[in-house]
Formats: sequence, C-alpha cells, structure tokens
Amino acid sequence: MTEAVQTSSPFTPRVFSGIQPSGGLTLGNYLGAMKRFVDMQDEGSFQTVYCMVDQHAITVWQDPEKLRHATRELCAGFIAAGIDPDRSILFNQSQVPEHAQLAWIFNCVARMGWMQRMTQWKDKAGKNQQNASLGLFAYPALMAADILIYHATHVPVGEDQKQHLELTRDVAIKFNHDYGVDFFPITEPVIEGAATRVMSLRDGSKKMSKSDPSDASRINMTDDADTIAKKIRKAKTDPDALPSEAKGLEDRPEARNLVNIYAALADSSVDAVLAEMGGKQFSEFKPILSELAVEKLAPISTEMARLMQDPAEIDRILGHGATQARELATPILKKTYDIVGMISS
Ligand code: AQP
Repeated sequence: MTEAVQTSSPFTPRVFSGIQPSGGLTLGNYLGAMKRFVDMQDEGSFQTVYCMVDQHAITVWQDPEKLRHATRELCAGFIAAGIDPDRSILFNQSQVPEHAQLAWIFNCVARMGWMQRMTQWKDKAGKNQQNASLGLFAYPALMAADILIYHATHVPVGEDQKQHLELTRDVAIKFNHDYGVDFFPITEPVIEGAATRVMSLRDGSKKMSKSDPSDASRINMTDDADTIAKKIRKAKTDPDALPSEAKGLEDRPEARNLVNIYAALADSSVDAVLAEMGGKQFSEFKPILSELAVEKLAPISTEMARLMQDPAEIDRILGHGATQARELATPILKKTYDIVGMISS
C-alpha cells in the first residue's frame, strides 16, 4: 500500500496520472497503472485526477477516427476497472487547455540535454531522430505540465515512466529556483506491486506495449477468454519447471514475467506464488494463469463493451470531468503566469 501521506506538505494530497489512447488498453497498463489508480481512489487519502492523454498520443501518428474511438474506449476501461467519475476527476487532456499552456512555459524551463537523455525518446524516435515529431521530443515537458498543473503530490505509474517523473521533479525544482518561489511540489512517484513492468509475451526483454506490431505480444483488455488462453498458451517460456523461490527466476525473464503477472492478478507476492507453484511445468502453470486472467479480466471487458454502447454518455462524463479539472488548473496557471511576469486577466 501507498506510504502514509506526509502532513507537513503545504500541498493538498493529490494524485494525477494518465494513459495514452494510442491503442487499446493492455494488461501492462492495467496491472502497472490502472489497478493502482483504483487503489488510490478507494484508499481515500487523496483527491484523484485521471486523464486520457490524447495530446501525448499524437506525438506519433494517430488515425483521427481511431483516436476518438480509443479515447472513449479508454474512458470505458477506467470506469470498468473501478474508477468512479463521482469520486475521481476523469477527463481527456485536450479539453483542458491549461495543460498545453503550462507545457509551453516548461518548454522554456527544461533543457534540450534533459530531453535527449530520455530513453523513451531514444526508443521511439529510433535511428531517424530528425524525422521524429517535435512533440515526441518535448513529451516529458507536457507530462510535467499534466502533473504540476494540479500541484499533484503523487503519481502512480509503471516502471517505464520513472525517468519522466524524475524530469518532472527537475522541472519543478528549476522553476522554483529560477523564480525564487516554492510554488510547484516535488512530486513522488508511486511504482508499486508485483507487475510494475509487464513484459511482452513473445520477448521477455521487451515491455508489453499497445503499439507493438505483434498482437500476440500483449493481452488486450478487450480480448475474449479464448484469445487470452491462446496467447498465454503460446507465450514464450523456457523448458524448466517453476522454481520455489524468486532467486530461481534470475536469468529467466519470460518465466519471471508470467509469475509476476500471476502474482499481480492474484493480489499476491512472487514469493507466495512460487511457494505454491514451485515445481510445476509451464504446461501445468499456463492453464492456471489463463483461468485467473479470464476470471479477473472478463468482468472488465464485459463492462467496457456495455459502456461503449452509449458513447454520448462517455462524452458527457469526459466533459464533466474536464470542467472539474479546469477548476483546479485555472488558478494554478494564473499564478504561474504572475510568477513568470505575464499579464493575465
Ligand atoms: N508493460 C507495462 N508494464 C507496466 N506498466 C505499464 N504501463 C505501460 N506499459 C506497461 C504503464 O501504463 C501507464 C500508461 O502508459 P501510456 O499509455 O501513457 O504509455 P506507455 O508507457 O508508452 O504505454 P504503452 O502501452 O507502451 O503505449 P505506447 O505503445 O503507445 O507507447 C503508465 O503509467 C505506464 O508506466
């Protein structure tokens, strides 16, 4: 569980996190991020603000109709997984212009060298950096704005976003230092659980990702029971049986991945899973994992499909969430403009 909220901070305990509608939700997004989002909402110590970051999604090409569909489906995924729009603020980024407005200021605070060091930039831009979008390069400055426009104190994310969160802290520190203020909080990352980095089912060295060209590499939250079972059956493994202790998973990335997934779905720990499953061959373990995955994911995908039958209701929820988000963001942007020396009404 999340560490106790520090009461000495002048900032309201507030959680912000986002997911890109750059494809369908994966098991990685669910276990690494969304499950934590629900825990933090239900825990009740924080105000929780969750966003479909559509402006991040377009840093690489998105077909407009698919983007609209993916944004609605992601909203349905949040709700189906347990985010309650009456208890959390749920919205899409482009409806709250303060994100982009603060991002511009942060573009002027962050340094080129910081961005060049980001592994996501290097991975996604690949060898042809000259042809990547400027938005992809500046992605972490927009992410810092997403978080700091709410003065968020805690950000639950998967392991892959750790570096971007460090950059968010650097932006806050440099802004506060340059302007001689103590205005932006130094946000705490929350990277917890047995599956903070779910790997591809086809390659244990690659992250499970919604934009991986191989559908077999991931479990989509919309996959039906047969598809989930087939993907787990075909998941790459090694010939050895499961060990009885976590140490035995060293140098066995595919085996470790499946055990991590099982532990996260079962709300258990790797040690507890291995104590029970140690000695089993994958031919025995994979059907047990499939059964658990279907049991946990089927209710979510069924609810997502039901919600998707009423896109107007989803749009209404997003519109309402955007209004609530702007109520928090507007005064923080105005104060930022004042600090920077801009005249605002
Ligand atoms: N494989 C993963 N394991 C654990 N956590 C993960 N997350 C993503 N993949 C995994 C977490 O999900 C949240 C939302 O991620 P995102 O959609 O904003 O971007 P991403 O990290 O780049 O995810 P994808 O699926 O790989 O998207 P694409 O393919 O579009 O780049 C984040 O908290 C992330 O850590």
